Amino acid sequence: MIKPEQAPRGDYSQIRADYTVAQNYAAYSVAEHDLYRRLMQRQNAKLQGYACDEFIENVALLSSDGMPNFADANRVIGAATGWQIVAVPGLVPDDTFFRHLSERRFPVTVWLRTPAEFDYIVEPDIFHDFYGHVPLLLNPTFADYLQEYGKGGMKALGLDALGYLARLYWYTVEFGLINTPDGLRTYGAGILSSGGEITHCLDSPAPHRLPFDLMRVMQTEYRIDRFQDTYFVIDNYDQLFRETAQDFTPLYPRLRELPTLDPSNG
Ligand code: HBI
Ligand code: FE
Repeated sequence: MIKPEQAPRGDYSQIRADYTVAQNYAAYSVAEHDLYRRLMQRQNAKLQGYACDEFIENVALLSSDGMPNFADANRVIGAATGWQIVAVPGLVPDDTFFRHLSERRFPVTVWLRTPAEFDYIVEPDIFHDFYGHVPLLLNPTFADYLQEYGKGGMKALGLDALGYLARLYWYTVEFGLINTPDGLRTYGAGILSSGGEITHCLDSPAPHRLPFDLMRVMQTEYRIDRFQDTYFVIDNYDQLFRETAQDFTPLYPRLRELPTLDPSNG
């Protein structure tokens, strides 16, 4: 989700070459199962009128009594779109992250925040990764978009253009809004896993809500430490897939010539 300044939290001593680990489901404590359950209940109560329908339908298909078991979830995800989730200790290197996505594997952090972090956490934990990201992996078009994003990420690394693609991820996968027949909704994992931003992103008059524009998104900086000042709104997931299926190589030299935009200026 984000890039902390400090060393990442999590136990990296048992990683495989692709940074995956075993989930070790039996090791979660009663207190962790209970905390996850409370995070889930708090969030489930806020979805109506804020989360997109795909999220609401799919989060129910993945719901568990306490911490999610990745092996169980993978049967559901695999049957829906052929994606799988893989357990990781936390943030993984960019090239590793993109390779997983490009091969339809989504890295999910194995550890859970502490009770003191109920409302806010900087680094992605299992609640953000699983509750926020995994439901949309069951949507075929979004699932294809995320794979294309992974392929684009691998290419961008070779072109020294990671920053542009990170903005695209931020303003879609993490903080995206979508127009629906019932009104504006969110599909972004950073919003859907946040107790405060889920209502703020639609109810507050403060933020800018701009129609999705690929170049503008990649020109716009973002803040990781507070609610977003700008959200970008898509009309459907086909739009995301179509816009990202193109080769970004010619876009990067143009972006380097264009101004960087401040998200607080609409
Ligand atoms: N690792 N586990 C994990 N989750 C992420 O979201 C993630 C990452 N590593 C890098 C990364 N994201 C960024 O490269 C992208 O957000 C652009
Ligand atoms: Fe995330």
